[in-house]
Amino acid sequence: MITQKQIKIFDEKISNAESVVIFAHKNPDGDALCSVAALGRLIELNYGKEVICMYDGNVPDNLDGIPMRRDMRYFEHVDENIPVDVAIVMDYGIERNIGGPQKFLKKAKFIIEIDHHMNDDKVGQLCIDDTAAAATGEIVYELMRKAKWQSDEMVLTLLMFAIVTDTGLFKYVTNGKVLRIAADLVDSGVNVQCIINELANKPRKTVVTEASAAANAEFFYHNKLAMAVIDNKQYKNLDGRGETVLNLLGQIHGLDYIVLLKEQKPNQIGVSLRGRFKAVDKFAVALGGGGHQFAAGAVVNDTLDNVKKRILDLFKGGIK
Ligand SMILES: [Mn+2]
Repeated sequence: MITQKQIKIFDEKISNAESVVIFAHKNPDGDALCSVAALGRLIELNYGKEVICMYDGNVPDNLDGIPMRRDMRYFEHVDENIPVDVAIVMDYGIERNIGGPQKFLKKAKFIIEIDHHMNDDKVGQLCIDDTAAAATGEIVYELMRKAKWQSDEMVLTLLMFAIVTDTGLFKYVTNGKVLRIAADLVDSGVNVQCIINELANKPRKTVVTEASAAANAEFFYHNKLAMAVIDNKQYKNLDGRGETVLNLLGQIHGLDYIVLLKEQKPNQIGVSLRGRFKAVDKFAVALGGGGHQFAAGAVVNDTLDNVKKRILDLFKGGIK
């Protein structure tokens, strides 16, 4: 629930700011990137201010066509000496997920956070957080409506991109609110089919790499757990999180858990966890990461073999 008091503080801080920067977590997904772009556009439309929207890491190719993509700047291309009156950090989870733009956070006179991840160690002085929200884009939508901001086609499209990606095409919806928001966006002219087609738009090498990782998956614990691996050599072909691997394996009858290990560098393993009907967030937390009930992840600094063993041990206790 966003309060009038929060809106008032947001309004005062942005109205009085000469420079505003916005960013989300490193290696942004659709929710992170589109929430940043949507809020940037909303501030431009409603406060007449240009804001600097930035990111760290890689943007998946299938997000290249989002509105305002060209206005998103790689953080190292932003002069680090600029003054920062307000920094807005979105969809970040925990502070170390922010990456390079952290230096702008450190020098900000005021920090606003807008997030839907669990986090006991918040960075914001104004926290517009809602762990019940299916996407950070959902919180931006609520803020926009409650503050009675004007929007445009770009904003509405960006919010739908955010919602569609973070709900896995509406699969991870746990309450009706996000669907009512999506319904309003559709009634306002947003084309869901265009958005979903745009997201299914990857380089061939990516799809081939994902398909082969799924084909070579191993199965454990009476076929309750599938584990797929993308080694460092194949990792450069991957674009985004390897969602196709998880989706393909997630169709297998009788499976409870899907694990994807990505060797980003030797001794740096990205772990994606999905539960078909069983929660995986506690396993992600045990690995030093986090996320949502049925979709979570972590980055573990260890060898591929060690991480594999650790995960099999962790899940052993959870599989009956
Ligand atoms: Mn998100």
